[in-house]
Amino acid sequence: MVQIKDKFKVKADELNATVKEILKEHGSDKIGEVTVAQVYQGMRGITGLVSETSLLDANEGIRFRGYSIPELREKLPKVNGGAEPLPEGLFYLMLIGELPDTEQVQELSGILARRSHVPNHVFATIDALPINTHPMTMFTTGVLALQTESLFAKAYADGINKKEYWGYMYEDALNLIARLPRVAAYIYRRKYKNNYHIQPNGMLDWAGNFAHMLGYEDEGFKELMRLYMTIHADHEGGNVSAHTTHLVGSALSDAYLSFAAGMTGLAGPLHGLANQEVIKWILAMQQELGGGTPTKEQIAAYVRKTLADGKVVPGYGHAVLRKTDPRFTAQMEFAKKHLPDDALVNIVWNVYETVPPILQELGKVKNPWPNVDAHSGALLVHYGLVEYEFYTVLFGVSRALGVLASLCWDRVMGQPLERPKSVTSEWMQLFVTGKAEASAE
Ligand code: CMX
Repeated sequence: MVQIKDKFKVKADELNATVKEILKEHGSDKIGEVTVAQVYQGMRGITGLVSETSLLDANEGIRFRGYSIPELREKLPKVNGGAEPLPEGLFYLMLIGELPDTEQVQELSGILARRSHVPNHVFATIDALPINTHPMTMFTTGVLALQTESLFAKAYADGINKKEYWGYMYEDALNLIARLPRVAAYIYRRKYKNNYHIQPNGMLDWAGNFAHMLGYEDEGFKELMRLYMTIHADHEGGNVSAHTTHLVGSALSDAYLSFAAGMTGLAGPLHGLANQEVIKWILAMQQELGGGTPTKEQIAAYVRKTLADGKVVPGYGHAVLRKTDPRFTAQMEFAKKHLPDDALVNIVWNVYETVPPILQELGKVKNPWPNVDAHSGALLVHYGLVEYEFYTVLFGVSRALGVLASLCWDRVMGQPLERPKSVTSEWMQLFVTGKAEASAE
């Protein structure tokens, strides 16, 4: 069988030739214009990055190498008797650009299992943090402690030709993906399960083994983890975690440093942390109402109160999407199949019917529909994973698949240091009054 690494290099050589041609023939073609508002308001809509692994359509949602989430759920290989895709398969797809067959995914599962050893100093570093440290801080710290294992950093220190960078990045990416479930499970068991740790089971798939190490043997939970790890993996290149990983990687920081940086962005409440905020928000609503299942009228009143208090409704809205997130829909379908009568899931569905019209009334919210984070917590609670501060770590383990596949592409394509131009408001005042000129530097 052709090695995945060799296959990746063949694909990369093909694409590099195409990109060379594009740049030669069209390097000075314009792809859009930048407005003053975009410069001040988060660079929305500026095409400024290339990310091979996935592409987002505002109305349809994410496609990974051309495949939508429903297509991935149907076409990616599954465990024997399972119905949800194996996330290793998605990693293969993002890296190589072709759907893998079952044998190729099994091979990748085996490679990841063999590379999953985490050195003791990583656990000791996590142990040095106070137990009340947020799991995302522990996770980022654990990843940074793992950086001692970077093959790229060692090779760079020894002095390598830039043509060889990609190979070391590839090895680091695979090693890091292999090790993350162990680091994440360690944090969970340390913080919430009296430091009682569970050894990995090398016979299981990557997500199944993660569920096992977290302490959940229910096949339903393992299936949920396979779905969860698939749908959270990538959302094109401009979101905070992907962009940060790419940006830091552009300084030739290795995969560990770059990914840890991306995770500090995922830990923000407007990005990945929203998944814990959703459950916190629903529990606070229930507490305020004295427990039980809130009616739609009570949910509406609580939404209005949240807005009146100057807070966002977590799990709703998106910087790019303009319709219900297909990642939300995939989780809703999973719930309808496996846990249609779950009380918390039914609250999530009632919130879905209540929130969008209220956000629409505000007149300023560009997308009133739910994003991925609106649903995920309720599914986890159903299977017993109630410790919501841990939820963003699950998101982070999954996000590694996309951002690390992208880092491999960055290095194999020789992407340069990222360095956009910034200006001051003083300069902007001169510019808008015709006293300064836009500069390309
Ligand atoms: N609740 C209340 N107000 C909201 C809102 C929400 N869910 N979503 C947007 N708005 C507000 C914005 O805060 C902004 O208000 P101001 O003009 O007063 O500052 C206004 O509507 C316009 O915002 P927008 O252009 O529609 O949205 P942005 O691109 O600026 O922000 C996002 C996108 C996700 C940060 C925002 O929708 C939000 O805060 N949502 C809640 C948090 C959340 O669920 N984040 C997770 C996103 C998915 C992920 O990355 O995991």
